[in-house]
Amino acid sequence: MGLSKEMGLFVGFVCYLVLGITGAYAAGDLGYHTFVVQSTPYTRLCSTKNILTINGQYPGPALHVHTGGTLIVNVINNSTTNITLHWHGLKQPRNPWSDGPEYVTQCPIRPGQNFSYRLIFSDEEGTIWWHAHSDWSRGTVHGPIFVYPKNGTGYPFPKPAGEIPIILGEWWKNDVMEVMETMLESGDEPEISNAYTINGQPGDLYNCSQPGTFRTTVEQGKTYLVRLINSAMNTELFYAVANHTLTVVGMDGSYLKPFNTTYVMITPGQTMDILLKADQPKNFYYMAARAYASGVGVSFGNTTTSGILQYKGYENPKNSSSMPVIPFFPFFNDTKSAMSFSKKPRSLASKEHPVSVPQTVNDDMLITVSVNIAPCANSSCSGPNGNRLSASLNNISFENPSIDVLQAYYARINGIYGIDFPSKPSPVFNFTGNVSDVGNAPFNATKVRFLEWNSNVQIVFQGTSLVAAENHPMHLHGYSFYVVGQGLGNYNNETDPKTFNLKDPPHLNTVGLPLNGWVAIRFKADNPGVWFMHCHLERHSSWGMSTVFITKNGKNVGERMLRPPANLIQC
Ligand SMILES: *[C@@H]1O[C@H](CO)[C@@H](O)[C@H](O)[C@H]1NC(C)=O
Ligand SMILES: *[C@@H]1O[C@H](CO)[C@@H](O)[C@H](O)[C@H]1NC(C)=O
Ligand SMILES: *[C@@H]1O[C@H](CO)[C@@H](O)[C@H](O)[C@H]1NC(C)=O
Ligand SMILES: *[C@@H]1O[C@H](CO)[C@@H](O)[C@H](O)[C@H]1NC(C)=O
Ligand SMILES: *[C@@H]1O[C@H](CO)[C@@H](O)[C@H](O)[C@H]1NC(C)=O
Ligand SMILES: *[C@@H]1O[C@H](CO)[C@@H](O)[C@H](O)[C@H]1NC(C)=O
Ligand SMILES: *[C@@H]1O[C@H](CO)[C@@H](O)[C@H](O)[C@H]1NC(C)=O
Ligand SMILES: *[C@@H]1O[C@H](CO)[C@@H](O)[C@H](O)[C@H]1NC(C)=O
Ligand SMILES: *[C@@H]1O[C@H](CO)[C@@H](O)[C@H](O)[C@H]1NC(C)=O
Ligand SMILES: *[C@@H]1O[C@H](CO)[C@@H](O)[C@H](O)[C@H]1NC(C)=O
Ligand SMILES: *[C@@H]1O[C@H](CO)[C@@H](O)[C@H](O)[C@H]1NC(C)=O
Ligand SMILES: CC(=O)N[C@H]1CO[C@H](CO)[C@@H](O)[C@@H]1O
Ligand SMILES: [Cu+2]
Repeated sequence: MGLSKEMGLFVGFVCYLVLGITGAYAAGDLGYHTFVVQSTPYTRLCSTKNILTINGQYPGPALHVHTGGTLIVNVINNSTTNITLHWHGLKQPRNPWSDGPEYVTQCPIRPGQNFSYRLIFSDEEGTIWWHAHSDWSRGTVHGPIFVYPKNGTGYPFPKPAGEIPIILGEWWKNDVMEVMETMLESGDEPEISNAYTINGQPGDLYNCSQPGTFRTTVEQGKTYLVRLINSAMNTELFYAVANHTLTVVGMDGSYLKPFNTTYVMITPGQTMDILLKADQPKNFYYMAARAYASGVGVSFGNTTTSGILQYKGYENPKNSSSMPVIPFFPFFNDTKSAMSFSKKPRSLASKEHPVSVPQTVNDDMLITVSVNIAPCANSSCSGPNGNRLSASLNNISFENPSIDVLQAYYARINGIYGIDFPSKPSPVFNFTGNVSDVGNAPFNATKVRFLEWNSNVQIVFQGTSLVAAENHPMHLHGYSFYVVGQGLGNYNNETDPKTFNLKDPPHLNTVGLPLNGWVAIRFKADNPGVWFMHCHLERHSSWGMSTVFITKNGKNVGERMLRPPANLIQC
């Protein structure tokens, strides 16, 4: 009874919003949105190609909402590609139906179809984002979500004079879906991107890009809120603004104790809220981003994207010799600097923004995160020694099922997934030792792991040195988790827990697993549903570095998954 009431409310809400669209809400404001997926010509680096966009925009439209609000986004697929959208960092309490990853929580929206996503906000505040979650379409299909404090409450810092959304991205001259297909066919690393981008623009340091360089104007003495998103496909990035100190105040839609830094390291999937005080002489300054490339021998784009911060009242001289300086960056493989940044964030943990870190654990997992080598299916792979590259979690390489896991779970359809994703690695070896290959390819399988409702879960991700050790941005859907500890080498389950921060750890949805190291996360499994977990480096995810958690229902109605929406898509 309670459940059908839910449905009624949902349908009623949509109708109300559809009818009210011209009255209550201005375009781009709270409420109801239509996203048309289409193919749109864009020119970058002097070459034009059609890219997938939402409403013709790249980066895509911004969503604005207050903490605790609800949005409806109707996605109409007017392209020739299957697509789904994911609301990254949105917990979607009890509502995996609108989470988005294809073949995990839904079947793709095929050309000509549409699907209404219901975005339920709970405690997120700050910046999160949305992106496509089917094949590599997120390369161009992504945009920011600004979550403002609830009406009647404010920021835990002085109200900024303005906002500067900065979306870092990656651009290929070739079609990004073809880059993926070529990678999978060849079994090798993907072609590296031709440029990094700031708000869709490579910037002054690339040939044939200068006219479009992103520029923003600031007033001397004022403080701005930079909403930083790393939407890049395969690259962790350092970001900095020349001559300016960055004050990081939030990450992944949760506030932090403010800290100052001259650069940040942001992994794909992460977002940051940063205060930028315009406290320098009236001039113009570069902001820029370049790779943090941790993998030894893994090729990457060794270029720098830039945008311009211009002070009001300053006219830049016409002669090109007066270009501003590029900010200082750690060296591309400076893991020490990357880690020293990653260890700084601590939750604000104030009365208004409390934390609830599980102090005890009743579901404990150790999950190895590996790139692997597997036999070539067609005997002509260009991966290592004629093999193909693969990737795994606890030696299982995730395979997409034919029907999405959520639908199979809800309708009790057998044979779609296995329920025995392991809680411990097998084989056990010196994970970060001098081993390049344990000699066995991972198993292809669709295996899920059940979580008891309301259990306190701890996962220690253990990086391995197989094939090519690298920093892996591990992302969990349906939750934010507390990052209680991290370190280099093999996790020691006796000594390392003594170093855990159980008081004010950062509350993230994506965490960079240190190169040849480990990271420990904790969360309470209070969100029933089917939730994807994967490396946010797109090539690793495509190779199978993923798994699925199914959080069981609780006993009471408010502890169970919502019923499926009426417009559910069938595979
Ligand atoms: C879909 O695309 C076609 C052209 O391919 C266009 O005529 C039509 O207006 C588009 N529909 C929407 C809803 O944008
Ligand atoms: C969306 O799909 C439904 C069928 O699920 C269809 O009835 C409706 O006309 C579609 N709406 C648009 C705007 O394409
Ligand atoms: C916020 O609250 C004020 C009064 O408290 C009200 O006038 C205003 O309409 C509210 N805004 C929203 C978006 O609810
Ligand atoms: C920015 O810093 C550099 C050195 O760090 C300095 O040479 C330059 O003069 C500064 N620019 C301005 C406009 O203050
Ligand atoms: C950050 O630096 C500014 C000066 O640039 C200083 O006023 C502020 O107190 C510092 N904040 C922190 C948290 O260290
Ligand atoms: C990347 O470029 C820097 C100079 O900006 C250079 O020092 C470094 O060797 C390059 N690294 C690679 C792997 O190409
Ligand atoms: C970083 O790369 C340089 C070559 O560009 C190499 O000499 C150095 O050993 C690398 N450092 C680490 C920590 O891998
Ligand atoms: C495992 O999956 C990969 C990628 O989907 C495929 O190429 C390969 O043939 C599969 N291997 C087996 C043994 O099924
Ligand atoms: C694991 O490998 C590392 C690096 O080669 C080495 O220092 C360490 O002693 C090894 N640990 C064990 C238990 O063999
Ligand atoms: C701790 O790790 C050791 C080996 O590293 C293992 O034998 C033991 O089972 C682990 N203990 C727990 C409680 O996981
Ligand atoms: C699109 O999705 C449908 C439904 O799951 C599937 O049958 C079809 O193979 C997909 N098309 C492509 C090109 O992936
Ligand atoms: C390519 C394709 O199937 N396009 C269709 C997308 O949906 C619209 C209706 O919203 C159709 O008119 C297009 O033909
Ligand atoms: Cu990875």
